[in-house]
Amino acid sequence: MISKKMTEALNGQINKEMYSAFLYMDMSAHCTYVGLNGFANWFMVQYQEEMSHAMKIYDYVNSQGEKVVLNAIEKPPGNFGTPLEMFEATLKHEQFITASIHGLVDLANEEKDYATQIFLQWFITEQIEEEANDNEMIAKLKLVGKDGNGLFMIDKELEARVFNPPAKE
Ligand code: OFO
Repeated sequence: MISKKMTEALNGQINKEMYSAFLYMDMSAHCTYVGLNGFANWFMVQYQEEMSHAMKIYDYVNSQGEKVVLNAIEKPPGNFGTPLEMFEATLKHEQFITASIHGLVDLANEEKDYATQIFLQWFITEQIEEEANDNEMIAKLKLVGKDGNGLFMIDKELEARVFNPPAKE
């Protein structure tokens, strides 16, 4: 059993995860358009990850006998710039998501909601990995700078990324 306030907060997080998916799908479309197919693949895998995050919370709210409420998803900004700027925007967005997850943990602690505290542990760990991935990409992109060959090599490398669905609890 979880409180109505916690249900509302988790429904808000579903919306944020779906916005994340929408944002990365739009970034993927942008990369395809400019001929960066490896980057496009990376962002499409990211889209799949975000949808799986949304579904994880969706399943949890259902498992607690509460009602999932879906809200409108905001339009992504669209003007994404260079790959470096895209990853800087991605990191900034993930930091926002991390803060949001931490806010949910604070609420779960306040409410002595032990089930949700355990449930959210997975997301805390996931956010560490997400931010680390973005920081690594930013470092690589800064290293290659305007070198077209370097960017081509990174693009090739990113073609290999595949989606691994998170394990069901
Ligand atoms: Fe990018 O981790 Fe979910 O939002």
